[in-house]
Amino acid sequence: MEQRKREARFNAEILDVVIVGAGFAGLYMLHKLRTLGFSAKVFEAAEDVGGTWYWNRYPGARCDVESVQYSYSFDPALEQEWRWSERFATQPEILRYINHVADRFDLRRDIVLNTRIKAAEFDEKSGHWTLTTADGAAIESRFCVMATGCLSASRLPAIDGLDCFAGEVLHTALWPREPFDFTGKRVGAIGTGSSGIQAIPLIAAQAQHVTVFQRTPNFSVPARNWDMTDDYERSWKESYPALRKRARESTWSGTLYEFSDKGAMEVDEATRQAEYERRWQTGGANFMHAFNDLLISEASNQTAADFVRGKIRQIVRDPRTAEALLPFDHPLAAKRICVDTDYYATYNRDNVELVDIRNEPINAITPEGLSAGGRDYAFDVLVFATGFDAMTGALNAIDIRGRDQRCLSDEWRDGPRSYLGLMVAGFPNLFTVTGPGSPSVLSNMIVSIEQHVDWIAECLCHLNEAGLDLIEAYSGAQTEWGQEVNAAAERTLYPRAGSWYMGANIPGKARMFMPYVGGLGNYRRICAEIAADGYRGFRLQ
Ligand code: FAD
Ligand code: N01
Repeated sequence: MEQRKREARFNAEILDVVIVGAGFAGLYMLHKLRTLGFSAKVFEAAEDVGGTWYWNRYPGARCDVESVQYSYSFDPALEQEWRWSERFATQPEILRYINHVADRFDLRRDIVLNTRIKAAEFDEKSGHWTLTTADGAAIESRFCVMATGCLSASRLPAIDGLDCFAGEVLHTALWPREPFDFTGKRVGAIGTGSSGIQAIPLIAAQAQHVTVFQRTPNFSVPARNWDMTDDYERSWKESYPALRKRARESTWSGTLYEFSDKGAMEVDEATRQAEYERRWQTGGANFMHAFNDLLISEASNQTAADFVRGKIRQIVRDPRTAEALLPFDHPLAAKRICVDTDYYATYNRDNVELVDIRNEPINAITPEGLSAGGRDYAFDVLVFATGFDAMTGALNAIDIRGRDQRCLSDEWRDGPRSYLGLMVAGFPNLFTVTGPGSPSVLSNMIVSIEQHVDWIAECLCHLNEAGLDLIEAYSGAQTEWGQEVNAAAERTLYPRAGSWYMGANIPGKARMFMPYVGGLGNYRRICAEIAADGYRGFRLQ
C-alpha cells in the first residue's frame, strides 16, 4: 500500500474522490483514501460528523450490537485506547467515539459540513463526476463514493393535518440537539419499531402521560445492558485481532454471538425452552441464535415466537394490553428484532396507554392532538418513531445521472439493482457503501462498512497501478447477482414480513428483499474472488 501511495497519479485539482456522508462509512473512506495518497473530500448535510449517531438523539438510543464489536477495527491503537462504558453504548457515547476518530485522524480538514448534495452527474467525455450542492456549488471528481447511509432518510407518514398541530412534533431520527424535557407533557407516540421501543420507556418515565399508537406489534427481546467490566473489556482487547477476523469471516452477520449448531426441532421441548430462557436472561440479539434454523424453518421460528409471546403475557399485567402487544403477523426477526430495556413492563405504568390502530388508523392530526378510531386525543407533543425510506431513500433523494443521463431513481423504480451492492450498471466510477444487494443492514454495519471501504480502496489502487480510469458493472453480472440475492432471501423467512427490508413501509415503493442474506463471510469471499479474478463482472478501461 505504501508503494501505491507513492504511485498515486491522480492530479490534485480535480478531486480523485468525492465522498457523500460523514457517518462511520464516509469517515473511514476518507481516512483510507488519504493514507493511500488520493485526494478526497467528504460532503455532509449535517452540522457535524456522526451520521446515524448525529441524527438519532432520542432518549434510549443505543446500539444493540455490543460496543466492543460495534466499533472500527482498522486501527489497533484506536481499538486499544478507546474505553466503552457499557455493554451497549448510548448514542452520546457512540457520537463521542466518532468525533474522537475524526480528531485523532485529523479528518475534519477534508470534511465540508452543512452541505447537502442534490445532484451528481457523470460526464462521458471526461469520465468525471460533477456533484452539485444545495447551494448550487459544483465539485468535480474522478470517482464518487456514496456513503449516504441505509437508515438516513427519515420519514413522516402522510397523515392529514400534520402542519396544524399546535404542540411540538418530534421525529426520532431528527431529534433536537438538546435533550427534550417531557416533564408534565401529554405525549402521543406513533411507531413501535426499534426506535419507538427504545424511546417509549424513557419518555414514559418523565412525561405526565404517554399514549402509544401501535399499528403492528413487534418482537422485542431484553437488552440486559450492564456497565462495562475490566475483565470483559480485557477479554476483547487481548484478543482483538483473532476476534475481529472471526467476525469478518462469520457465516452469518459479522457479530460474534453464541451460535448453535442445532435446529430447534432437534432438541426436546424442555431443552428448547431452557435454551430460550437462558438467552432471554442474558439478553440481546443472541436470543436469535439459540438454534441455527430460526430464520429458515417456520416450525422452528414458531417455537421462538411462542416463547416471546409467552413472556409478553407474563410481563404485561392488563390482559387486553398484553393481547394487543402480541405479534402474529410475521415470523420472529423477519422484521428486525428489537432489543429493549423495560419496553413491555412500561405498559404496567399508570401513565401509559396502548392504542391498537391496526384496524382503525390515525385519520388526522388535529391542532390539539390526533383522531384515530373515532376518538380524539389531546397532546402537547407528538413523537414519530416512524422509521426510514431504508437503503434507497438517501440515494434516490439525489438526482444521480449516469450514462445517457440515466437517472438512478428511475433505474430503481422496480426495486434497486446493483452488482454486489457496490456499483450499478450504467453508473461508472460511482460506488455505494453497504448498498442494496450487500449484507449491509443484516450485519454488524461497521464490519460491512470496513469491508466495502477496503474493497473500494483496493479497486482504486488497482485502476491506478494499471493506468486505468474507469470501472463499471456489466448489466449481465448485475442481473446474475440480483438473482443470487433473491434466491438467498427465498431460502429464508425474511420475505414473509412486510418489513422495510422489503420496501413495504413506504407506500408505492417496489417490494423486493434488498439486503443480501447469504452471509457476510461468504459475501466477503465472493467480493475478494471477483477482484482477484480481474474484477470479474466489471468493465475496466
Ligand atoms: P449514516 O450513519 O447514516 O451516515 C450517512 C450520512 O450521510 C448522514 O450523516 C447523512 O446526513 C449524510 N447524507 C445523506 N445524504 C446526503 C446528501 N445528499 N448530502 C450530504 N450528506 C448526506 N447498525 C448496527 O450494525 N448495529 C446497531 O446496533 C445499530 N444501531 C442503530 C440504531 C439506530 C437508532 C439507527 C437509526 C441505526 C442503527 N444501526 C445499527 C445502523 C446504522 O445506520 C449503521 O450502523 C451505521 O451507523 C451507518 O453508517 P453510515 O456511515 O453508513 O451511514
Ligand atoms: O423504524 P421502523 P425504526 N401510522 O420502520 C410505524 C435501526 N434501529 O426507526 O410496522 C402508524 O422499524 C410502523 O408500523 P408498521 C434498525 O435497523 C436500530 O423504529 O409499518 N404507525 C412501525 O411500528 C431498525 O429496524 C436500533 O405497521 C406507523 C414504526 O412506525 C431501523 O433502524 C434502534 C405509520 C416504524 O418502525 C428502523 O427502526 C433504532 C403510520 N402511518 C433503529 N407509519 C437499535 O436498537 C409507520 N408506522 C440497534
